[in-house]
Amino acid sequence: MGTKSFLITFAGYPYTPSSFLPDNGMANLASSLINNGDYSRILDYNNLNMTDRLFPKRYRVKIRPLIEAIMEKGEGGKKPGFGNLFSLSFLNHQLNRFQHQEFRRIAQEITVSVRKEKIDFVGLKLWNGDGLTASLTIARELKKVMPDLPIFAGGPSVDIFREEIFKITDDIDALSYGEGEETIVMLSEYVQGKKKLEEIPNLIFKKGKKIITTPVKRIKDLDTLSYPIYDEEIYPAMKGNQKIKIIVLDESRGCPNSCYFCIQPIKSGGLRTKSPGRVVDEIEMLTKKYKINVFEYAGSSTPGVLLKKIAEEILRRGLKVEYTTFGHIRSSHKEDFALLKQSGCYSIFFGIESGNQKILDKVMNKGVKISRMKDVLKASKDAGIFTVGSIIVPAPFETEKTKEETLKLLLDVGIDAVPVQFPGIYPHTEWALHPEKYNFELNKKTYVQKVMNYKIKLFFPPRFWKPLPYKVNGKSFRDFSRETEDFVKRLEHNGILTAVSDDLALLAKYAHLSPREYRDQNRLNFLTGNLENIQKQIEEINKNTSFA
Ligand code: B12
Repeated sequence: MGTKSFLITFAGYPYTPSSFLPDNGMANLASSLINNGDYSRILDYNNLNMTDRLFPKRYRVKIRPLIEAIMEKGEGGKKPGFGNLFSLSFLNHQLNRFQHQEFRRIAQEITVSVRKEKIDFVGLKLWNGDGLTASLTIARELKKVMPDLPIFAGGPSVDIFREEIFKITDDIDALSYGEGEETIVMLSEYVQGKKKLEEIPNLIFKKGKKIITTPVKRIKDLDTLSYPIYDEEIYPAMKGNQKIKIIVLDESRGCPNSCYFCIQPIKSGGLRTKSPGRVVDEIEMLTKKYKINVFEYAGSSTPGVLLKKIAEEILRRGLKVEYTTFGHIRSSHKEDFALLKQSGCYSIFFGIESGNQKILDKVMNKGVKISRMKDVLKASKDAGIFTVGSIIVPAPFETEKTKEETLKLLLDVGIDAVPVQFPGIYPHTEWALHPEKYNFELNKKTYVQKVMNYKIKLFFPPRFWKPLPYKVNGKSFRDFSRETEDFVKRLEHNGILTAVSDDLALLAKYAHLSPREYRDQNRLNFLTGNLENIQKQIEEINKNTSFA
């Protein structure tokens, strides 16, 4: 007899439609356990019901007219009224309090199920912001009544913040960094008394006051992984329209580059890819078993050659699928985009970062020439692929001239959409290690905790958020985030669509809306907790991405 476990993912109030996509990481972990003879069930709280539960009607009716009034005024060029902003701020505070109470109620419900079903251990996925708070609330409530229940946690916040997490919780027995498929099986053995924590790689745990980190072990051959499981009995949120029926396909992990701002190589290690045959076997399995033929590739640096070979294999097998992916400028070949399009590639996300060569070289370490960037982006567009390029504004050493160059690049290429980010400083990146070289000012000792616990203020633009604890080009958060906002306005003024990512564009297609309409409707839907509209859109998408 193996173990019985719950795998829980809860990212807080779902503020973007992408929260509703099934979680491939959890589906993989469940698969590892089940293939090992254990029982496991995925409790995915990033579902439609949560929109209602975390933003109930009594708040919706009050907040909606305020947001609409503020947005209307904003669009007319007038400043939103102080009265409305004040009321919204008050309601925001109340809603936050309510949500935190609700996290506790959810945690108590989980406690009841864990007891009733005699669960041997719980695995939590840790997201950031409220996702971290909500999951740690679950851990706390569980430990309160079952102090001996082993609780493990992994996921993005563990990869990024590591042992810092133990400064805010004592309720986790071990944190699992890196990939979890092998670790979770060993943790199940630990629970059965067959293994010690010290013998398991990829762990961070406390022994008395000491924090122990076991060595990292990356999965070398991704083809050895078992197929993810989305069966409704194992993954109940897959029933009906609680989730969007698009599957995240785990085709590659890690990244071979070392861009100075990016956490990926640190978080996910060096590049590893599944073989094209295995990827397409997985596509066929998922299509046949779950009747879903739309995918989002998970890799954050999918190499051009892999994209090409998967496309060839999809075409060779005559599969009818559609997908979106990250692309990488240096590893892309102009002549491949037509083939990608033919195989079902709907949209691609490229990291552009800046249109200034010196910033790309010295500040970002992108290792790419602007001329090549232009060629690749144009080729992707010419092939009819919805081409997204993200930028960071203000970059370190940004000037009016460099911003002008970025704008010119985007206009020359005729890019389809541009997500604009202000610079984020992740621990262990080059930017974090040598902030002064990149015109940042930050307190290395305190900023990690501040960033880890950072919560966005959903109803307000960034300049109203709690200031992030660093300066960029001598500017405080309020000023540099305003610079980001101003550049967004400038792009929009020049006819460039902002705040649309590759996956949002794909969702828009299946919702039968233009990317702009989908973005605008969703902004309002999620800000006002418009359950009816969110539900209608999920139903529409699912009608079109899945078949009986
Ligand atoms: C694909 C993707 C998604 C997919 C799939 C989610 C997923 N699998 O994590 C979808 C579309 C659902 C998604 C949604 C969101 N995402 Co996302 N996403 C990614 C992306 C590009 C790849 C993730 C991935 O598939 N990795 C491979 C899989 C196998 O790994 P994994 O899911 O993390 O799980 C493994 C390990 O973490 C570990 N593990 C996880 N949990 C546990 C628990 C235990 C007990 C153990 C032992 C191990 C373990 O084992 C798993 C198997 O190896 C990453 C960037 C990146 N390249 O990492 C961002 C990323 C994870 N997303 C991010 C964010 C912020 C979001 C959103 C909030 C939306 C947004 N963009 O603002 C939502 C929120 C999620 C939600 N469900 O509500 C952030 C997370 C930051 C943070 N600290 O939380 C990242 C890092 C991007 C970034 N901004 O840097 N995302």
